[in-house]
Amino acid sequence: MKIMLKRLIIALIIIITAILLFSGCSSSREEAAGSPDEVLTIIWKGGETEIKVSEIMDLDCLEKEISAIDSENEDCVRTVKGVLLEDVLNNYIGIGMSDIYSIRFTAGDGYAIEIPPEIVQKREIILAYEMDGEPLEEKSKPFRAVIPDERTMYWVKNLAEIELIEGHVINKVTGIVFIESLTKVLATEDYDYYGSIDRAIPAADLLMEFREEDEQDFIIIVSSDGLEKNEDKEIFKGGFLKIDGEDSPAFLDPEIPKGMWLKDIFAIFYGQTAYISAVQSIEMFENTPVEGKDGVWIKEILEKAGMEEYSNYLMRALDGYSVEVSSLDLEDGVLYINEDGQICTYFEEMGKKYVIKDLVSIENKK
Ligand SMILES: Nc1nc2c(c(=O)[nH]1)N[C@H]1C(S)=C(S)[C@@H](COP(=O)(O)O)O[C@H]1N2
Ligand SMILES: [Mo]
Repeated sequence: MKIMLKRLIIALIIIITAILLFSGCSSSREEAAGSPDEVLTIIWKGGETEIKVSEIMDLDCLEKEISAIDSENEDCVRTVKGVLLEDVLNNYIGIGMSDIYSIRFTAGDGYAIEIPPEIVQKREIILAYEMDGEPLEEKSKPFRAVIPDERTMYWVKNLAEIELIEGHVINKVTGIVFIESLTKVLATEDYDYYGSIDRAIPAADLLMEFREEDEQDFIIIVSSDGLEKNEDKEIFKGGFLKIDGEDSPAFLDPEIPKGMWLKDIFAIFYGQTAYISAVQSIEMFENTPVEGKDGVWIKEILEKAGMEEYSNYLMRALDGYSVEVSSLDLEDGVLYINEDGQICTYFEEMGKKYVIKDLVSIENKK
């Protein structure tokens, strides 16, 4: 009898160990799952598909150690358990990763970010329900999008919606507008930025939509450190552009998660226009001295803004003054900010008419 009991206990131990060992992904499924009816929405070609979170969790699971780049730009290692987005798309939408261009993840807390095409094509995208051996925190459930070797700003918690984007029409830039000059004539308001009272404009006031040939539903923001981000046009228009003080120009909105704010903006692209910061240009490009100030070559700004080469350009000042300059002459043009904070041009050996104060735009001269 005693021996039988012992055998039974041993058998039980073996069975329990086996369950623990081989159940793999399902062990944490119950804990990971939120409410049973919770759904994830996928948008593709205008159609919405709602998929039960519990069904997604029944797909093949994967568990692996991965590295990431955190918000301080440091490498870190995490273990994740979840399902591949690719499997979800295969099973429920009938498409593969190569059928899509980019992806916009939206969270239940309002955080949203577009994953650029280079990342979508190159990386695995995991819908994780467990990290570092623990189910996600309540506020991150049901899934956190995880993209190995990329910044954690792409790792969207509390995932609610996945919009699959087929492509973006990127317009040719035919003109640049200087943010610091344009915003001088726009109505500003006080903006409390971590205790400093700075000036901001409603971001919607920046976009000169009349200049555009086509409507576009997104804008592209490039920071001076090279970070490039697409943002939904309506989200952008609902926020503010802080134009002075620390980190300016900066896109902010107290009503959206801070992770969506952007500082040190070099350029905002909308349609055929690039809105450029002269202040950030001077930070970014090699300086050449003008009138005792740090200047930068205008040509370099135009190149970085992706402006086409034209035979002639029209430079305009805030007061309406304008002057035409050839592509060749533009090579000698320098931009700087004078004592009064005005954006000015200087063309060596080209006479007074090329000296512009409060330069606001440079366009192709048709
Ligand atoms: N739902 C949601 N996901 C989010 C954010 C957020 O505000 N909400 N912030 C993002 C940003 S900007 C960063 S840097 C990381 C922070 O991840 P951590 O909390 O694991 O450090 O989460 C990303 N995912
Ligand atoms: Mo972040």
